[in-house]
Amino acid sequence: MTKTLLCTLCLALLLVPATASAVESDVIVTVDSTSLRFSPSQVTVTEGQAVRFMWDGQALAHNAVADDGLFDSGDPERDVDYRFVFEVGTAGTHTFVCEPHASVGMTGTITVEAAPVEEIEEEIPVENTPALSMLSGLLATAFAAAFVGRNQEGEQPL
Ligand SMILES: [Cu+2]
Repeated sequence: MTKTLLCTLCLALLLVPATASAVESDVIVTVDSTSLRFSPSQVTVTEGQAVRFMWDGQALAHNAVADDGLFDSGDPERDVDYRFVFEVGTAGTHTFVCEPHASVGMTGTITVEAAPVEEIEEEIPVENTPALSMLSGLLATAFAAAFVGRNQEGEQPL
């Protein structure tokens, strides 16, 4: 049980950087070694992000067609590179199938999350700058005071 959890974690750690570096933020869906399953079969993206259905040299010809008609990679092929961008407004759950193999369970689900609302970006630098300059101002004052204090002490004749 623990082993399964650890493996899932390892996989997640391995997969996240791999997908991120593939082509910007594209999520890759391919066909697994059984030739009858999408891999991964469940993905989550954010509006604006793309899913790339990619496989080559497959023994069987596959396609990826959304049940709601949102996307369609075309006729089943052994080599496919089909990219679909989930534009704003496509948020929701989209199930898809490989038409020739849907009956044997070659299906998948893409969950599209709504794009985050643009946050207040202007306030961050405005608040940070005075705080930083105040801090460096205080530091400069403290150094100056220490320096002057030491000099005055040094000048005192004894
Ligand atoms: Cu298939």
